[in-house]
Amino acid sequence: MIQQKWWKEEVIYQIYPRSFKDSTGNGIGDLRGIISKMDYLKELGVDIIWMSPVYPSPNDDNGYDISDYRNIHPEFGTMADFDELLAGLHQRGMRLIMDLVVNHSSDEHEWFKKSRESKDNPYRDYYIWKPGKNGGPPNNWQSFFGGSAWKHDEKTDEYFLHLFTKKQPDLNWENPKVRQEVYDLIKFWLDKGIDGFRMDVIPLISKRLEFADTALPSFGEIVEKVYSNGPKVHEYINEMYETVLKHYDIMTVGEGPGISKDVGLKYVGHDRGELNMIFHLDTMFLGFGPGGKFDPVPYDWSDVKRIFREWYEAMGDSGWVSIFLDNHDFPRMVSRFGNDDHYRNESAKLLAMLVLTLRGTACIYQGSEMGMTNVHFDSIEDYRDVETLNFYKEYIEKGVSSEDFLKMVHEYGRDNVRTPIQWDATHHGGFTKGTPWIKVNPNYPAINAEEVLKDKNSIFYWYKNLLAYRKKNKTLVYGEWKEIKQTSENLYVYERFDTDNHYYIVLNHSDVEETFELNLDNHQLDFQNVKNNDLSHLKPWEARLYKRK
Ligand code: TEU
Repeated sequence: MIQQKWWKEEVIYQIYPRSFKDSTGNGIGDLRGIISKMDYLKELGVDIIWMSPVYPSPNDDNGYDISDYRNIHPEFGTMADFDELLAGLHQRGMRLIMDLVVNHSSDEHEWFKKSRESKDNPYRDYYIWKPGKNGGPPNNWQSFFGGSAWKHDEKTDEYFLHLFTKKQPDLNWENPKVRQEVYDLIKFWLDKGIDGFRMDVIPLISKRLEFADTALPSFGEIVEKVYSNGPKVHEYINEMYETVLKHYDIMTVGEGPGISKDVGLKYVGHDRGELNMIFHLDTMFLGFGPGGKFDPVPYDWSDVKRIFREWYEAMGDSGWVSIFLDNHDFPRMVSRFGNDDHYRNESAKLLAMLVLTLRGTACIYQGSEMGMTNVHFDSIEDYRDVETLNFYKEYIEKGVSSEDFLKMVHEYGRDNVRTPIQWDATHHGGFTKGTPWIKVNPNYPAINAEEVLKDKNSIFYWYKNLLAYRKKNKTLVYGEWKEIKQTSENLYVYERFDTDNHYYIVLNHSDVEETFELNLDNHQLDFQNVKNNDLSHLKPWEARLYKRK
């Protein structure tokens, strides 16, 4: 029997604060900017705000490199601003979850400054230090962001591990003092009243201590079999749960690079005492070739539909996932999975219906409600993401042209989803009165919140109406799911049902008109994203939701 929980019924909205709304004119989004938009979020009808990191950070990786876990970065505001935001969300019946980034810290954290001082410093074992081998790094592990995953430190003539940037040294979870520090900082934020955490790369915290070279041929396999799912990962997460998490009515979602459907239940089975749900990355990693995202391989909607089915079957009634098709690391879903040119409105609505009607906690990324798209900057100078910039250097050195590399950035780069939110058609899209830290997408005069708020047929109101409908139709949360095969590969048709209600969701994820096979007797059409009186045919990107009368 599936357990009923608030964090299964409510919908997450992810805010990337740096790009959400700037209140000071310094070109960087901030907490008071979010405070100014709480009524907008309430109007949309989302429930749980997931805020990407706002802690002090040198911003080597835009805040995912934390130098003080118990404070607010001055560029985002003050702790008083944070308290006002949290209270304001709670007053509006919304919740706030924070980003917990504890696989690594910043190299400017006090712990690391002490750790690198000497081999016998009490903080040395807060991080992972190894002597070199044959005049080089301890092994051949590569960073997610290019180059070796080890950096040599002259002072003690040893290497430290950093699976991400050189300024993000991995914490040593083997050390019980590190684990206790983490549990204490979790308690600090939970005692302030937040409603849970999104846990950054949590499956990476347990390292395979042989630190052996890997001969695995692909990025995806290395992530899954070398970096993730280490020997003590469940011991550590369970200890975190027993020590601190279980004492609060909160939600936890683990970001799961490397968590495959075969091990998913170990992290989120409701009797496991670990996490409530996962953001698995199987769909997001589609197209990543052996060399990762900038070594692309073909994929299509059949892969997307396969992954949704496989995870539904793997979770059964005892596990739970979040349903999402983009976030701050992956391209805008309307550009990647929809058609952001001729069918931007229709395909944005179709994707919204998909995210809101599959079984799982829906997660909406900021700007999706106005159909924001990927961005095409023509110069690398306009890009900010460390991952893009690192690989740009690497590829240019390998002889790849700037133009060819930028084509891949246009498709897969993380800055696609980090351009400022487009609030209106004024300068910089109303995001800032200053100069934005990254350019606003030039399409902001046509695509912005003001535009969608004045059009009752807009993407915004489609989300709003679907969110309200979902609240009143809990079968769309807890009901069973079953795909209904169609002749055309361009269709995604499935049913949601329980003993009381039955729904069909019919999606034409293509640029062509399609027919479908379905017995709609006794079903009423509750949602349709395009004007189409010929109900026997689906227009391009047409999405429908039927409910049994
Ligand atoms: O992302 C981890 C992760 O798997 C992604 O970095 C992904 O592999 C990569 O972006 C593909 O392009 C988390 C955070 O979401 C990300 O923003 C951070 O950069 C990273 O961890 C390090 O903290």
